Amino acid sequence: MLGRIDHIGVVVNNLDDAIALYADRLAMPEVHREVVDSQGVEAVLLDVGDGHVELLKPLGPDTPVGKFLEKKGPGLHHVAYAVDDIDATLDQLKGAGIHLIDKKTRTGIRNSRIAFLHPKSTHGVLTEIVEPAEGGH
Ligand code: CMX
Repeated sequence: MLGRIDHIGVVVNNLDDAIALYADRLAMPEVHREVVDSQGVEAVLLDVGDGHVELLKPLGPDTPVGKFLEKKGPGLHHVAYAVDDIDATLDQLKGAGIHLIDKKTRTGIRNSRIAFLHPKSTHGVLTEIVEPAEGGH
């Protein structure tokens, strides 16, 4: 049902400090940077193998990621799996009794289509499925 791991989302206090680690010291090329107003984050994508690390900085304290940072501090926020057809996968997940946060897709970075599964259904791990935009990966 799910393809490869597309990315892991990591919440950070400071993007430049995090880039200094992931891009400079761990040699992961930075490939994309985007403010996603609708989700209250600035995101930086770095390549690693077939997937990515997605650094997430909240746009403010009242955003979901801002509240996460306040409560838990920086760290692993979500795991995202690539899928070919997100509408079909959402139907399959519903059929399998998985509790979905998003019954309809939202727009993720690089114009991808994304949806989140409820961590109660996934042993506490916030899980995203992502259908990359045409030509994206
Ligand atoms: N880990 C574990 N549990 C989490 C969590 C996390 N990172 N984030 C949220 N939850 C839990 C909440 O505690 C809540 O639990 P309860 O229902 O038991 O109270 C539940 O998940 C739902 O969370 P919520 O914030 O109440 O629900 P919303 O529908 O308002 O928002 C979500 C859900 C996941 C979209 C939001 O919390 C969030 O993280 N938004 C940012 C998404 C993001 O990272 N976007 C980046 C770009 C996207 C991309 O392209 O990858």
